[in-house]
Amino acid sequence: MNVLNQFIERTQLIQEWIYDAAKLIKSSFEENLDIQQKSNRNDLVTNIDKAVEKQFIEKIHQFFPGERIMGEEGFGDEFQNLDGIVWIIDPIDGTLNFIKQQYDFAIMVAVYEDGIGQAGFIYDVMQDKMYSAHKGKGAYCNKKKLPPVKDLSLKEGLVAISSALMSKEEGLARLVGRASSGVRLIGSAGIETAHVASGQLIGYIAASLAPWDIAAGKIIAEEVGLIYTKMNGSSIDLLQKNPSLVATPTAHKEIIMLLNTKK
Ligand code: 2AM
Ligand code: CA
Ligand code: CA
Ligand code: CA
Repeated sequence: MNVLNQFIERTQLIQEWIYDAAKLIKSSFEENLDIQQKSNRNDLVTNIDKAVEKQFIEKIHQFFPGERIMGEEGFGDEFQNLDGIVWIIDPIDGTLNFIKQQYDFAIMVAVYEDGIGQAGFIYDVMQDKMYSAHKGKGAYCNKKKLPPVKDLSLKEGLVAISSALMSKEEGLARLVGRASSGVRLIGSAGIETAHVASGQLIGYIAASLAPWDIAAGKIIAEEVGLIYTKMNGSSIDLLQKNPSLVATPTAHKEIIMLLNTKK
């Protein structure tokens, strides 16, 4: 099979798997969830997060044996480096929303090769919006190509701030909020990043995002001209948690100045 066919096959498979996962998630709405606490009372995992992750891993093993998988719920591999092809999976992004609202949660899948993002998918399940991007080939929402973002400044747009940052670093969050047109909170790093990529927001900042919160969104964001870094401006490390900032080039500079002069 040639490279182009392989590329199309991989993309089609990933999207099919995501739609299958969405069905599984929606079919759980009528059932009682098995909910467990992770690091704190707002950090939860359900039997559905686990089932979706296991389903992805089974399919990747079947179709792409030998490729390594990093999954939030721990059913994948352990990582000391990002050599070779690495799948990065967040089975439900916005688990708290899934549990409490049955709304505003996403399925996220990314494929990296030697640490470089090749393909990213964020599926907003309840809005039926598949945000996707392939390195160098632009980003899409469903079949529609997303235009390059307008390089708006902080005062010209809305910003999303993670609730962890709002509560832990209230001063910093307020500073950024005040300098913008306003603050919007959703509670799904994936959906918030997708909204920055589609131009609804000019930036998103979060206190501490894991690799699976970042991986797909970073590829999509960079394809439309956004800058995705740690909050101090240095590169994202996909083997660790990162204080994260994704924004238009101008807003990115402004937010870094604000965050780093306050301290
Ligand atoms: P999750 O739902 O997949 O855990 C909530 O503001 C956003 O932050 C969600 O995208 C959530 O992803 C992510 N997040 C990262 N670390 C978290 C944590 N320790 N507790 C809750 N949400 C976390
Ligand atoms: Ca989680
Ligand atoms: Ca997540
Ligand atoms: Ca998750």
